[in-house]
Amino acid sequence: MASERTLILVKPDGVQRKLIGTIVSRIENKGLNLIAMKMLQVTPELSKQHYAEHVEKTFYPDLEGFIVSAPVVAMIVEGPEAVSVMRTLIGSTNGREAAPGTIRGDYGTSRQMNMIHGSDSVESANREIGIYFKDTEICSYDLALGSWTCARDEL
Ligand code: D4T
Repeated sequence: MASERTLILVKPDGVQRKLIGTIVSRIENKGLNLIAMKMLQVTPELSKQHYAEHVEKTFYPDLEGFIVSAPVVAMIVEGPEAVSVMRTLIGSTNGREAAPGTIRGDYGTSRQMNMIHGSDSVESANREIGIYFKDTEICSYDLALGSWTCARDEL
């Protein structure tokens, strides 16, 4: 099992609704490691870079208006299969359809205002991490309790 990195954003609605702590807790409680974190204001240019695959879609102008409407919190989360583990923890795009127990399923009812972004593949994660973070902002470290969160052959 490979250790992976994934790019997570608490979106503007999550910041405005004071869900930053809740979302960080969900990630930490799951056992994944935060190795970088910052609050920033997404610009229209940054939005177009991040959502490059959606720029031509009809919903993109609304999506950009939303993502630049308040600060976001960007994080890099690391751990075994972190990309898919985080996608499962986050839940389906539309909060009305997301399963109870997932972050979107527990805290929202919107498709656009769905509180959190998580990369959808290792390739996307690498691209998105490069958009939001410099190498010098990433703090990889050994966890003192690391050997109590996963067996050696799972890391
Ligand atoms: P992100 O990328 O934000 O983690 O969301 P998903 O991976 O779950 O969903 P996505 O890429 O399909 O959509 C990106 C972003 O656009 C919003 N959206 C999506 C929207 O406002 N209207 C729409 O019709 C769709 C499909 C929600 C998430």
